[in-house]
Amino acid sequence: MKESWRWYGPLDRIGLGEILQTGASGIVTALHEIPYGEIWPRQTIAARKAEIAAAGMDWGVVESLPIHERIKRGEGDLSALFANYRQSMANLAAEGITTICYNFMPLLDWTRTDLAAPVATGGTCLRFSAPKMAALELYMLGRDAAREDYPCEVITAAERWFQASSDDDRGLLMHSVMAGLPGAYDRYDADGLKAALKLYDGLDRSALRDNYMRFLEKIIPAAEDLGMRLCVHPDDPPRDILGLPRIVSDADDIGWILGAVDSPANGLTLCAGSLGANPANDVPAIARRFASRIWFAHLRNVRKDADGSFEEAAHLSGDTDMVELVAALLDEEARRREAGDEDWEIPFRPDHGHELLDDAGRNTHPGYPLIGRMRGLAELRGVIAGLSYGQKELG
Ligand code: DNO
Repeated sequence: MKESWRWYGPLDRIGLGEILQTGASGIVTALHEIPYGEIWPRQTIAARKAEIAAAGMDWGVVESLPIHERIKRGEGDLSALFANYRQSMANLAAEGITTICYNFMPLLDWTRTDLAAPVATGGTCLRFSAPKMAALELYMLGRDAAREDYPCEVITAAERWFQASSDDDRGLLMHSVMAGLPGAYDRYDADGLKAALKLYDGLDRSALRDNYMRFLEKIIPAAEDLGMRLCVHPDDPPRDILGLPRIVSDADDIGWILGAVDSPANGLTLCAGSLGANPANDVPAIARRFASRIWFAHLRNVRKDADGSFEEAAHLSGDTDMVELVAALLDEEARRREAGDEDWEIPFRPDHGHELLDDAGRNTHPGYPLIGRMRGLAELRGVIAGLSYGQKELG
């Protein structure tokens, strides 16, 4: 498995020289400065690639080549947006970059209510509190329909939280929910978010699936021609949010997507943490079932509460059996090698990490501190080395 690291580009407070010291050899990045829907110029891709190569690593995976919200909403004439997406892919392929991660979550990307929840042993983690999210929906956005989306005890806890909260608490909650949007895109306040949500009125699950299908039909054949592999990132959290449907949340959804256009170019990012936040998802089983279409893995863990809340655990703690999951991915690599596939290696990155030790105060992207992720990478490296030794012994 190829050890990789997400780098947010030149504005990332963690430099390439520091990343090299973690032992990672692959970089996962994007041209975050380019607005959604515009073409990624070949020269800019080449320059970023050269910068990474000069630091001793290679740009292995694009995360993300974002899909414009109009495509998700199926709004108006989309031919220029599809053409731009294909052109960006062609420019990436011309520079030898062929693995692209993207998501199909409407409006928001990953969503948390707390960016610095305390960890018992020190440091902080990202947390999703169902009561706080319900409070935001019901009382800050006035979305009454949200009552149907949460159990009664969560609604009661939401009301209690809201009544006790100060303006600062509410501001911090909104800021935390917005933090998942990468790059230089819009962040919303309550009114802005309400207005943005209006654009999605009437977009239900089946309409979103239709729009996704259209995207796949317009893009996957071009990806095939270019020898590229797209890999969809699961929803985080894997459930509808703010009344917006989410359609990449469990094994059935993934089965539908991969079957919708049955091509290796239409693949999956196995994000253990996103999928792991739904108690119904058995992440190692999902990895085994869709193994042949996994082109990229995000390895992290979550600990779930009964009310639908969850927080990010250390990489080998939490509810997902990380050893079993890594074993599934190593078995898939072995299968590819035996089948003579030269491109057998699955790139993975330690996804998110606790803020630990000197991470505090560095103000890196939420969830993406240096030491916390390095700890995760080191632990995963140990699991991979141990299991690989076992494979050799048995083989
Ligand atoms: C969160 C990330 C996601 C991911 C996108 C892919 O930490 O894993 O934001 O990059 O959903 O498009």
